[in-house]
Amino acid sequence: MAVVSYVIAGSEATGGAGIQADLRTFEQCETYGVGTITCIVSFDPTNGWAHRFVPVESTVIADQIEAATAAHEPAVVKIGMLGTPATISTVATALTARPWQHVVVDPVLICKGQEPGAALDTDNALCSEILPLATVVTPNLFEASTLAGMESIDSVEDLERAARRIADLGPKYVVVKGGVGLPGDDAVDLLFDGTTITVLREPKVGEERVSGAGCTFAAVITAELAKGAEVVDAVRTAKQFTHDGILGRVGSHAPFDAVWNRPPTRR
Ligand code: PXL
Repeated sequence: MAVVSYVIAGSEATGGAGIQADLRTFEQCETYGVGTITCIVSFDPTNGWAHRFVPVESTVIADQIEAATAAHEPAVVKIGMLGTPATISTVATALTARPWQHVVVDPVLICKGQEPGAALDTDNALCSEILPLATVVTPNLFEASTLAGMESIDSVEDLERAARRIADLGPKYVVVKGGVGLPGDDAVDLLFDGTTITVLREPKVGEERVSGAGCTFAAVITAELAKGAEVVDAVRTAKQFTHDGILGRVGSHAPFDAVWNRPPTRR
């Protein structure tokens, strides 16, 4: 049987982030990707690529989860963008209905073009209903400071402080991603497993954030866990793969490049 990687996330219509990036990554990790769509984000090219967002109806989300889990019985799931309190409740209910070996949550609080704080009820629902179900959570700097209730995160010591606070919300493993926003020459990620801190570094690639990096990172963790890896090894693989994908990024008419790990040349 194929190893199945499963994701519940939003569609990002330019293809750079969201479920498009997840399914590409699952394939590149040599697993069989299965996806459930929670919402559709279509940036508006005639209006400065502004954010357009349409949630999928709760019953349709529940139906998709029912079909995917009945067909494949996945052991590991990645949760990406959920977008509304109603969607969060639907997904939380579906997650609790069956056992999971790992629930990997990329806590997408806002996506590009949305105002920070515009969706406080969604942030609160994510904290109270999804984070307690997560075994692994992968916040970026903004998400980590929001979840940890910290004004700013400016150092590796701050990454650790944030990770410890977020672990108190439920997830056993917390990976805080410093990215290009943390001062210094390296993109630093910090993994806290409840006991041990592991710091991973790669040199920053430019100073601009690349679309799909967070999605790709959590998708690799998901695929590697589905293949049986330990969390620390899955995170190391994700760090390397995402770094390579940022180096290999693809441009478009959209105002941001997107991560791409080119497929190996076929003979
Ligand atoms: O990169 C975060 C993200 C995740 N999921 C969807 C998105 C975005 C950002 O645009 O649109 C669907």
